[in-house]
Amino acid sequence: MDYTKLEQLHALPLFDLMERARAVHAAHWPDREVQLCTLLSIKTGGCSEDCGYCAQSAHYRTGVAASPLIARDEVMARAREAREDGSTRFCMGAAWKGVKEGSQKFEEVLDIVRGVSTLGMEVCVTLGELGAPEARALKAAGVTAYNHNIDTSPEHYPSVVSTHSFDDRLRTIRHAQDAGMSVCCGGILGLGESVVDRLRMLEVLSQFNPQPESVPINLLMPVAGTPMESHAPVDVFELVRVIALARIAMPRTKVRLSAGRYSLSREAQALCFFAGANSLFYGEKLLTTPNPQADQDRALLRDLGLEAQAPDPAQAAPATDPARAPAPCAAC
Ligand code: SAM
Ligand code: DTB
Ligand code: SF4
Repeated sequence: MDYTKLEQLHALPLFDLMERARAVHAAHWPDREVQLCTLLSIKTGGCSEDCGYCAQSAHYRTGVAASPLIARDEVMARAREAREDGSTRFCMGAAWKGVKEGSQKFEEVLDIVRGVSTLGMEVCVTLGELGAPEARALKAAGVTAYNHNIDTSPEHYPSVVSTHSFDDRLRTIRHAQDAGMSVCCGGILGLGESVVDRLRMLEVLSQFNPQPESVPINLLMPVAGTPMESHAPVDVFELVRVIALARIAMPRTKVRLSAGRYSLSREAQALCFFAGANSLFYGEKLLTTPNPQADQDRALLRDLGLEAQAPDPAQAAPATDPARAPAPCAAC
């Protein structure tokens, strides 16, 4: 969806925007279902990159210690627990700039993926930059979706990160799509961006071909020691607007209410679900920061009359639209 259209929708009175988003949501997601995803940090801290929001960057003193890649058996145990708790997607994150074919750490991750993919859940990984061979190897090992966020607009990105570029992010996304993985790609609100940046981020995401299978919308978790530790919280109605716009611009995408839910009331989350959110991270920890307790989330879904979605481990990646340019990264 182009910027002008997003701007017009953003300018609507909130309830008008929510009604439009609700109609799109009801047409494409009639089942009142919410996907539950569990996150596990398989390699925490010590990252070479300087992302200004991140607790795991080695550039900032955040108190998050660098630790090695978790052993396969431990990951399998955590994945089984997640499945028993009702999660249908298991997302493993690593604090790396990226991975390279042939390296020992990448071989270990492939082995972990092969194990987790036997459990009947969707398997998502977020490992940083990928080339084409790494993307193909992950797909072959059983990855369903690759998470790689653009985080903000192309214009604001250099104010947030200096060690890699927005185009680097797009290249990785292209490789993941070319290898046949679904792409989970979204962003963060609260990075000091303007409304224009938020709309530009949604414009870029919605112009991916295919559109992302899922779009996580994170609220900045301000981490002491990072340059963003004192950023003000994002207004909840602005969050609802962004979710509604994502739903309208990307009707078939799962819109995931992600970091920051810990500080949202039940009522605020209900507005987000009404506006089109249909997925969340489930379990008391994200990567390094807290998330609501699973029993609170189960109670919230029950009270709203929503249900947990069944898993689709064989999930086919969204198809490319042949009538449109193969964005992202036409230059790749
Ligand atoms: N290193 C990989 C990467 O950057 O893609 C994977 C891990 S990284 C922690 C995954 C995503 O978590 C980031 O792209 C960002 O969107 C989100 N994230 C990290 N720290 C956050 C914070 N403090 N608040 C909100 N979202 C955050
Ligand atoms: C995403 O967009 N959000 C998740 C997941 N993808 C990997 C990560 C949120 C991390 C929040 C900060 C932390 O826990 O360190
Ligand atoms: Fe954090 Fe990922 Fe950036 Fe590393 S690349 S600092 S883990 S967001």
